[in-house]
Amino acid sequence: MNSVPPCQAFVDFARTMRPEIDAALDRSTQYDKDCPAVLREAIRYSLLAPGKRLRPLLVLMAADACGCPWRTAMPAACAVEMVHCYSLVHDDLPAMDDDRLRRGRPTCHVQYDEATAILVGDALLAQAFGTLSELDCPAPNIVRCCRELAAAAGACSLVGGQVDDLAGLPPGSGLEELDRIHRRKTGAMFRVALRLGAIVGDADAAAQAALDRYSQNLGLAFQVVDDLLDVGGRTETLGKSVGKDAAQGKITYPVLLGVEASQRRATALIQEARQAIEAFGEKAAHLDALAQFVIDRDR
Ligand code: GRG
Repeated sequence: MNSVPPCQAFVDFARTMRPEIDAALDRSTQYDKDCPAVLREAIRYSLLAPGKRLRPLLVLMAADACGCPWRTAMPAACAVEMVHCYSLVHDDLPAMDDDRLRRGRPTCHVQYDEATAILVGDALLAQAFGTLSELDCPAPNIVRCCRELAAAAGACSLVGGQVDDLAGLPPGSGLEELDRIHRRKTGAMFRVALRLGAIVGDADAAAQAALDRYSQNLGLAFQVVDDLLDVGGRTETLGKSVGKDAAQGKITYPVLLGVEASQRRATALIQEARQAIEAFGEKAAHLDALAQFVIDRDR
């Protein structure tokens, strides 16, 4: 018997929306002649590479769940993907994770050079805020979006989490300390994606709180699954190197909890995420299916 996987609604939504997101990213990286050709090429090489586009999809889904047309939320979706892409390009640098493969291609500094990769990240981070300013929303909402994205990308979130991750957990650290790193490093970008969608969609406080709870559980689950894929995934499917965490002696969820307990934790976090959005009913069907995708994914 052919059964439809629970994440199918997300897969279908992503199939329709990813070309729209990619077209918007493509339009936003044409640039005029003042942008050096090599920089334009390297930005587009990294940004338009075949990633999953989960964060921009989350922006569009959150806006949709709040009754806002996805087109209105597109600049916010692009801005979040730009920050995400900058963080990947910088994370791959020799001074950080020193990776040679990303999204199935040589990393930006391997394809170009280190200086270019640093500058690609710098340009994308700056452009994210310019793109947010293009939102067709009341000015106070645009200001809130800028503030939220700046906080999520900043010293107390993405960058702070990355600094602590690079330093490594001190001996005796446990789940609380590991969660604290990943709430900032991975979770903050998921959370801000949902928050921007909610702001653009003029969500009330209850809806925002529900989306926050959803995103916090989803973000951690995503990281637990990411760690599991580093143990049991395939480089060809993932488009990035596997086994790096163990090679670097990193403390990850499977190291701390074991593989089976990590799988159970990811499942529990996803259940909690799905419960958080029950009040939205059918309007959150795509968010619900995305949560299922995060746990089922092999890439
Ligand atoms: C350099 C400030 C700075 C931060 C880097 C993003 C990041 C922080 C590190 C990347 C390394 C990593 C494996 C992080 C954990 C989860 C994560 C962000 C994975 C990549 O996200 P996907 O799988 O990537 O959604 P795609 O390519 O599909 O967009």
